Amino acid sequence: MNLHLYFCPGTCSFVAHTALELVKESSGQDYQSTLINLRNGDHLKPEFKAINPRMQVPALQVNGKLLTQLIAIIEYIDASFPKAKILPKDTFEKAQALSTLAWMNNTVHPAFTRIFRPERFGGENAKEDVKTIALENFKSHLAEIDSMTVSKEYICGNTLTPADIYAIAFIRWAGMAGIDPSQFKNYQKYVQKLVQNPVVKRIMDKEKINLDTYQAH
Ligand SMILES: N[C@@H](CCC(=O)N[C@@H](CS)C(=O)NCC(=O)O)C(=O)O
Repeated sequence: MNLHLYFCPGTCSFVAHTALELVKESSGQDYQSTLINLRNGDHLKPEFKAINPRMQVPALQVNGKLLTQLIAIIEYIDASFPKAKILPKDTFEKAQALSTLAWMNNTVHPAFTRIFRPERFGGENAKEDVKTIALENFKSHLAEIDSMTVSKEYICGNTLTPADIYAIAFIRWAGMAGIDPSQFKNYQKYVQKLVQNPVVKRIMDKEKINLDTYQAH
């Protein structure tokens, strides 16, 4: 099978990237990866638009066919490579893991998008308001994730799932947005443990990212 991931370091594609690395580790199935630099606008160039007309990462090509949307990508990888144990096997636990992942993808992530790109959600006069409200929303989501990291080995129970990897991305984004991660004590401690995982570490090294993103604004 030919798998080709288009990713941008530290973005939500980090979750798909880590899942593919877990597949490689468990079954030897390799994948290609191409860095699309969102800061440089690589995603808006015709070459990438021809690959993913929505001009977003992650984009996964499976034998040349396009699959977008992180949740669909994760579900596909999990079903195709069960040995990688991307999602729990128990039907209800799997549904819960997908539920948490969906909440992250459709609620937490868009809150950050409004902080980072407020101009997409309001004109010149509304931009600051959009950002201020989104910051409060994002912080409340981080507090909820903080509570998910107490007294359990992983967010979804006793196995690592894509929700844990997304949680790493969010706390990095928080730091970039000027949110001091040390106010989320359990969460901060939790991600420090997660990044010791050799596969997570390998992808963080490959993407050249770390947890040290906080800059007071
Ligand atoms: N719901 C989408 C979200 C994808 C998304 O927002 N990707 C961001 C990076 S985290 C992106 O490509 N942004 C570029 C843009 O929207 O201009 C998914 O799950 O794939």
